[in-house]
Amino acid sequence: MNQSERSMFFATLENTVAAVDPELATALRAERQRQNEGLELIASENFVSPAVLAAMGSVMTNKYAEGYPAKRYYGGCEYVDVAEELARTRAKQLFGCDHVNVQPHSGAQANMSVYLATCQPGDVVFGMDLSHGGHLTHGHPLNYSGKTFQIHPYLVRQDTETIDYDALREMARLHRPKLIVCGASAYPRIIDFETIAAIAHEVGALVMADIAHIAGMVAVGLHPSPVPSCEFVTTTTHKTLRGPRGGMVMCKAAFAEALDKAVFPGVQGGPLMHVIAAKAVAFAEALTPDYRGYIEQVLANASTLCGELQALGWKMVSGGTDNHLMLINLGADGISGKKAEDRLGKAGITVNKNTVPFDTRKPYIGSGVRIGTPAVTSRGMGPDEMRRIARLIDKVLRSEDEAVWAAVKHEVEEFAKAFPLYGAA
Ligand code: DSN
Repeated sequence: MNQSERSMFFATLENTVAAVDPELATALRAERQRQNEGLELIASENFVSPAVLAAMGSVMTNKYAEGYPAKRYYGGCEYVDVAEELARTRAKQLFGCDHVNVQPHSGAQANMSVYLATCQPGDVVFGMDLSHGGHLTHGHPLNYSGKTFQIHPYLVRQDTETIDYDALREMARLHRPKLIVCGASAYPRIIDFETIAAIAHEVGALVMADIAHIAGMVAVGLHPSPVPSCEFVTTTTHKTLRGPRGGMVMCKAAFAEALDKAVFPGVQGGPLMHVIAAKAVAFAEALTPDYRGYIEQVLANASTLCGELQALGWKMVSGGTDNHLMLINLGADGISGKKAEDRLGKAGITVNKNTVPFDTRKPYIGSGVRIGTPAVTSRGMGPDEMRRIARLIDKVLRSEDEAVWAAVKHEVEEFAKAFPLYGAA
């Protein structure tokens, strides 16, 4: 679809909404304009294709389909069955897993399903600490995971800021967990899934690898896959995978039945068939050589952006990146992550504040910002643009002057226009 076709596509959608709900249509147009004109550097965000959007906006939203293909609790499921089978077959092809469940509405529900399939309340579970790169659902005290299980968080090493596998092994021998959760939402380095699985298996534990962030790299073989060594692999479908907002769980054949029962009826009711249809489309896109080229560029861009920021004097957590994201450590005495996020936002550059390992600030403030390249790479940006983005970030973070931030915003809008996204709003 070229840009003028994209403009027409979105105008048709927005005008259809406007005829019923002009206020909402105004918000839709404004959001499209925001996405078109800004620099999206949130590591977990991406821009889906019009085909993925079209499948999500389809009549499959009307259908109840509790159960699984050919075993539903409702009639009339013959076409949604096609969608779910396509999604399952393509997911298996992408990741080489024995079994997959594409119904989880989100990553949190994917993870919850694995807990339900494997653990009892009070069981010992290990997860990486949130400030060290983990996720809320990996055992944070305010999350159901932290409230239900006896969580032992594991950390990164203070010197390298990379996972302390030796400490993890010692912890496992001491506490004998039922489940070790690995994977991260703010960890810039390769994760050694094989070693984690070996540690777990030595003490009879199961492993759940949450690859929500790195799924795209795993799918094309540019990050080691946890599928051969871990019993369960969960992911979201909307980050590097560039599909609709949703979740998915893969597992070894021996756990297929338990997993399916945990997703439905354990955690969820009716699946979102329009989203599952869009997952099928996104997986078809991810099986193409173009997608592999895209992921290669995501990684090259992250490496360039990170190197340029370091050359400009910024300290990066773990000293760099192996994947699609990086974390600037602004320092305990520097501006906070929250201030940095606000300031960059005023300049049209969207990032999120983040804690850094051993942070002394609370998560809502944080001493870091997380930056990722999946979304800008989807716009077609490459190394030259990454160097320019690094200079813009540097300029905004070093200036207290609102006029400077406003000038950068203007420059960002012009810059973004050269990489058209969703047609003119
Ligand atoms: N909130 C997601 C992220 O930004 O990494 C994880 O769920």
